[in-house]
Amino acid sequence: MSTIPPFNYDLRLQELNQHQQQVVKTSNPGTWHTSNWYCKHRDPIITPAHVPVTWRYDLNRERNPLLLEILPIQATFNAGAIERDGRIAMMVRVEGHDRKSFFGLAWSDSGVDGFEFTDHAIVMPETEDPDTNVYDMRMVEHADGWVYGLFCTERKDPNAPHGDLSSAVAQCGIARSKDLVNWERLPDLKSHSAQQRNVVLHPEFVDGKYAFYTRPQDGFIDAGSGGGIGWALCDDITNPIVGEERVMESRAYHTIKEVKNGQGPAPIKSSIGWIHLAHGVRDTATGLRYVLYVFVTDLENPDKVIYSPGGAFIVPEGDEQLGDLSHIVFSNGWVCRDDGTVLIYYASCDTRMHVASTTLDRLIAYCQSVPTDPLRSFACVAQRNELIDQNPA
Ligand code: M1P
Repeated sequence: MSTIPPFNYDLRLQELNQHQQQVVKTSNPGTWHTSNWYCKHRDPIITPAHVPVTWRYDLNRERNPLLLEILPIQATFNAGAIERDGRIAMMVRVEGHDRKSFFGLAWSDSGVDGFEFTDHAIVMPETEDPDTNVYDMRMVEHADGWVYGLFCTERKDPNAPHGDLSSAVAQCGIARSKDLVNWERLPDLKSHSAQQRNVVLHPEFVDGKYAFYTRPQDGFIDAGSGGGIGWALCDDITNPIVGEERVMESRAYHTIKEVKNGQGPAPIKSSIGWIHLAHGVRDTATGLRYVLYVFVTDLENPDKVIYSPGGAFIVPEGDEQLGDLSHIVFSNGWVCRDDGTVLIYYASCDTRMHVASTTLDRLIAYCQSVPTDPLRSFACVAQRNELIDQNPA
């Protein structure tokens, strides 16, 4: 007797649609984190199961009578985010089983659940030099009236030795839109650095120029001589050439950002300065570990760091620690709503999206009260004993 259960096309299709709708419609309560810095919400907010059935299955009964999934989704992660007309739009990095990423636009009213993709995947026009892979869009509503999407464009390294099919070149792709669906592609950013990733547009003009947070790097993976998050200006975003790139937020020995770091989303403007979310990477016995951290820069000089809370702000915990990769949290989207709620979107392990929510006041208190990393064990002990001495016994 066969151990394979009977297959019923109609029933299976109904189950597929029901499951997709169930993950979209499930409410997603938050629980205060032990740190009291934010609430983490229970469920991942975007997973491959959120992707519409029509994106994955050929629903023509004659062509696909066995209802095989012909274009599966491997991961949904590293999403840019923006608020429009009171709704949250997320530009998700959707990765197929073929390892190619593309952008999918999903909307939610609450910002913590109910994310639904639009009908089609986003068509990102190519330049004359076609991208092999595009990902990690930072969406920024710029003072010039456009919404910009800056993303990584990756191509095979033309100088790779014969037979090397892994070496790649990462650069910053730039596109702009009014409706988040139709994008005008601009030329890629040109800088003196060999490669770039995690480039983010500052939302305001600085000295009348467009300002970029950059991440100069020698190779595709290694930051190499790239010292950290850079800062560069350009006159004309339709001809985006930057000259001097000054490292404004350095990586540092024996910290959470020892190997590399990178700007997350565009910073949030607050009463104490521009609040930045970034990722820091260190090397461990089990591989690279990505965490998120926060710093603040001066309102008039967005490249001048004025608060540097030590350590990590968000680390991978529980189920967040495993996915396609492991021990990674990465953010390229957050939103500060009019009521002061801050929705922090982050991906775990290059696999799925999560959200943590907090308030701008709490974020400011965090930035002002968490001390800077003293960089040496002896100084850390002094810092901790001072805290203990101040506290009631
Ligand atoms: O795999 C972790 C992340 O690695 C890269 O980020 P970075 O250049 O800072 O190391 C990116 O490929 C990112 O998409 C990915 O999540």
